[in-house]
Amino acid sequence: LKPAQSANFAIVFGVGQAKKEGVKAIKEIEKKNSLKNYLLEIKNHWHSRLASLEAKTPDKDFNSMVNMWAPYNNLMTFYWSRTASMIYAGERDGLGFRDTVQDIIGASALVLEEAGKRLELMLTGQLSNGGAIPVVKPFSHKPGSEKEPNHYRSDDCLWFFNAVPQYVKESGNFEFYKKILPYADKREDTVFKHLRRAIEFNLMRRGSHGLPCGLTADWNDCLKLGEKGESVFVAFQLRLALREYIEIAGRLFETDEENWAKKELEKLDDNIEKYCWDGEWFIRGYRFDGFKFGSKESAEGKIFVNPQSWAIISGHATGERAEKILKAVEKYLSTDYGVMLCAPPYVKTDPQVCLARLFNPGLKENASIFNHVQGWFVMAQALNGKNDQAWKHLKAVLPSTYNDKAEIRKVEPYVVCQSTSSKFSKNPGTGNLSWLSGSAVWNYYVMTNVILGIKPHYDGLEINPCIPSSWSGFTAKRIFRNCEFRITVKRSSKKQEKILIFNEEKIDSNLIPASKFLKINNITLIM
Ligand code: IFM
Repeated sequence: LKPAQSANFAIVFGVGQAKKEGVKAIKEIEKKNSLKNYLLEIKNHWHSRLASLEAKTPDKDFNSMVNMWAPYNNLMTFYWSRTASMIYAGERDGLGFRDTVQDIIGASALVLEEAGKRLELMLTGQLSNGGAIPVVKPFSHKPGSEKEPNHYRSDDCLWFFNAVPQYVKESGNFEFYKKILPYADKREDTVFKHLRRAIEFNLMRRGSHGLPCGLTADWNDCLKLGEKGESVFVAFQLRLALREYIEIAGRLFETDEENWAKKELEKLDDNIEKYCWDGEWFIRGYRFDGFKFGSKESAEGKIFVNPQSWAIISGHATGERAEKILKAVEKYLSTDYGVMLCAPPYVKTDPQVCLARLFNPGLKENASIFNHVQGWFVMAQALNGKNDQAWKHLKAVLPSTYNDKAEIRKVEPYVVCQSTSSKFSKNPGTGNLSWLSGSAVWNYYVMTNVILGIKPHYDGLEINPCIPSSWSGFTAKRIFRNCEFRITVKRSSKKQEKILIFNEEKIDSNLIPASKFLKINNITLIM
């Protein structure tokens, strides 16, 4: 440039070959009237994807996360899955089953149609025996003729019980349960039957305590439970699955199915009660040789957070029992940077028993603050009515909390990471592996569905906030089933029952029925 001269130019990024796709893209851009318009189009494209919710709360960090960074992080994770990573290399040429199914939970509110397509793809990654092929390769996937894998993970298809209801509730399309989709290997069935097969898969693979077997892995890729070992985490997942199934069967008038699931749930509860309670908390699992993970008898990995959170999420632990396990987590696992996955770390245990031993103490599955699971603990606190605790634990892991602690955090303060090094490491507070992580979806889910409590329901929209006592309320705008909801939540100075006013009508529950939806709706909740 000459002195005082200015010029506009654009740098075009894209995927493809510069000479082919690159040249084509530049020609297309040149056709547009101006670069300014083109940029505006791109901005609108992104804004439209972030438009489903906008909240104004007294916490400005929360606002910037919930309105922009958290949904953006969810979209990146959803689009790229874990196929592109700056950290991982090797066989990452497909969609890892469990994480991809979980991604759909966050994507449903943001890009409903795309979430539905991905969900269908993943349902066709389920085999006719109810298990899953571990990696679905979207470009070469051939439902109906995929081979059975030589090993299974025990949790894979149970994530459908979080993702499918969330998608159906967001879309309002209950008929989805009747949609016929092929299995990966052979045959086809309705989505409802796919769910039945998922439950059967775990029921048919139970160990000597009547609990679901751990198989190759059970969410935690490092616990070597073995084919015959049993997973307490999966037992709670299965409990939640049965509960969801009971509800769906009831709505489909499938009474025999409903009764079958109720009986299975009772039997499972008995086994959980008999074999999983350790006096102060739930154990993590039984290895095939009887060794207990997460028990007061274990020298390392005495307590794990997941079975405690899921005991509450699945509805098994309530009242005093729930209080007790929440207290145990607070006492043994809670830190300023979040809740540790387990403690104490593995330093002596044979890696054949727990592979996490290969990580330094306080890292990843070896007693770090594994961010994927933080949302579950926040949910457990909220379900037990502990709003302030739920908020404390969410704040501890919100990336924005680290805006002014860059020298400790060392990763972007607007994006979640897989784990945060814990007090057992040399760098407590440091984030590891940012962007593409299962943490993104649960982090967003608890902010929107739990703390703000704006929750899709089969029959409408539920408003059930779980805000901290320091908030006087909040306002939000939510686009749901093509209608707009302008929500005001106010805390009353008087101790009173909640009052919900919907379009000037007092509603006697937290649920606003879909039959009453207008194009634009006003909701006021006084609590
Ligand atoms: O659950 C897994 C996930 O699928 C991949 N990253 C590690 C998690 C815990 O082991």
